[in-house]
Amino acid sequence: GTRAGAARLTDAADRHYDAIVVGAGFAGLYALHRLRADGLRVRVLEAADSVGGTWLFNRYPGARCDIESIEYSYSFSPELQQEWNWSEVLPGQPEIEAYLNFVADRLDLRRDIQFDTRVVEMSFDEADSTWTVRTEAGESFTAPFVVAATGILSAPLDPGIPGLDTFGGTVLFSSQYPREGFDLAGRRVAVIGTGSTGVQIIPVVAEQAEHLYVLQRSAAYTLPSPARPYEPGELDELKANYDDIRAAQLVAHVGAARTSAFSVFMNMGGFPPLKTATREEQLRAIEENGVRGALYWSDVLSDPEAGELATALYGEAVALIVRDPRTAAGLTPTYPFGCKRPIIDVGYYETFNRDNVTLVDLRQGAIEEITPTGIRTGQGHHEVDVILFATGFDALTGALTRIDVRGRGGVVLGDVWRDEGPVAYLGLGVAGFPNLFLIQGPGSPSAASNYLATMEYQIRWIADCVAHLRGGGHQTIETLPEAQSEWIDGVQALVAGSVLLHPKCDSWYNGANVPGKKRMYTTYVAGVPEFHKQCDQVVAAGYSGFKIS
Ligand code: N01
Repeated sequence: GTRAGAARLTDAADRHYDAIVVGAGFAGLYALHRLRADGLRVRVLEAADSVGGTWLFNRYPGARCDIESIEYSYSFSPELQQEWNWSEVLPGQPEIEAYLNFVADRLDLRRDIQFDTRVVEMSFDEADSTWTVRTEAGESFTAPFVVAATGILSAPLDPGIPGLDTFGGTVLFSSQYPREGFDLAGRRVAVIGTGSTGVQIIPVVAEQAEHLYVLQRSAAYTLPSPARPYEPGELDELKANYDDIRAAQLVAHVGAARTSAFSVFMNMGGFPPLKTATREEQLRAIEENGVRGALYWSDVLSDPEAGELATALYGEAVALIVRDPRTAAGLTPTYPFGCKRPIIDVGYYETFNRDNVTLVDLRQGAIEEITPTGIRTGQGHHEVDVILFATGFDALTGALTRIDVRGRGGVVLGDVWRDEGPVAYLGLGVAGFPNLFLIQGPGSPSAASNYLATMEYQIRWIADCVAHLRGGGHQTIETLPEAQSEWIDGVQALVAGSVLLHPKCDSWYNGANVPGKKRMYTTYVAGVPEFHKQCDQVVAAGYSGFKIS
């Protein structure tokens, strides 16, 4: 389904809407559907030429979700649930993109989406409580409400390596992978980055490229993925129990009750304390369970000394798979397990036993520059034809700080987040920015949850709030600064003293992956049911923490 979206408008009078939604990914599509159902005139502005957002852009080889398809999908419509057939337990990117196109057609969403339209500026006019949204092409739209469905992992990080523009070969980004793919056969390829993305790309690229250099700055902890096709009849059975599956999601801590990276991670603790285990018990654990055997001890996350033992044992488990001892040592992490998002992989460590794969452990000599023919590191020059960046994102805030968002008094959102760090109330609103709704903003469960479950809840919350304002003849809703600080302090208190704040742990969760970004952990980890409770209580108390006028 690639039917065209809404036509461009010429008449200024037609450019006023009840709500503007920025982005046509999972969140933007549901926001449009839900607000439209409430009778609002909605316009969605989308930079890409199609729906899908993050799941459209990240079409790199091997891209796959780490939450089960039947839970990583919309729950709001029994019809959609029954009509769509997932082929795999953990859906690949092409299947998710196809699903979102199906949804867009089935719900007739495209007529209200304007594609190829990048928003560059949004400003709030205090006199008439209206947002003006401007696009790269110079169009402008107005509406009292804006929903920023701009994604939390959608602003790719510029790796900032000198000499990139002198490179004579091909440069690819996992987050902007060519739609038609790219033939890597017969080419020498460098992959930079070994996060969730790199770990997925590397085994696939290794099978295609003549030679693969993996340039690794931090070694990953990665556990074998439970990815597999559904058995015949299995999906039908699940669909027959969909209500139960969705109900279980709502009470599950992370908003997903079935197979996911979280379950792989949460199944930890099945073994006794590592600190009291004998050497024989430790070795048996990794021989029988692979890398999991190094981690699934009850004290690994809570006791830093046990964490260090686990890291060493993990290295031994990797060395049982990877034949070259130097490569195995290079693949062993130097930071504690648990402080970054769990990664799951298909054949990652085995890939390093291939003759055409070389690990370049940047801890032994960093990248110095890119040359016309390759990459120079402290360890020498690597001649390559293709450089593929899997270097991550300016997460949570990057998509909105790249837009010139101006609230009350012309205050710029990017300045607020630069000075105060990523702050928001309930992940939904920012003080000084009336009638601007974030989805999965700072302080929400976002990536510590099934992203879709949290997103759907937030969109319902926002739609109900807008209906409340319109029904009551109100103009604005605005986060109170005290409520925002209190919420963010609470979010941070939840992780105080935990491995998530370990000084060796730089990641997008705490902003440390972006030079100059304030280091702050603002993902809500008290769980999805508790988050819903808190947000429901705010509504029950007449939108406490917000000012309505
Ligand atoms: O990004 P990342 P990602 N020179 O930031 C390295 C979701 N996701 O795209 O760790 C050299 O995790 C960087 O090194 P270091 C998921 O939530 C989900 O992989 O900073 N290296 C790191 O190795 C995930 O957490 C799925 O030292 C550089 C890597 O690049 C999130 O997206 C799949 C560098 C970036 O890792 C982000 O994952 C994919 C430089 N200049 C993504 N700059 C699934 O559902 C960065 N690096 C399975």
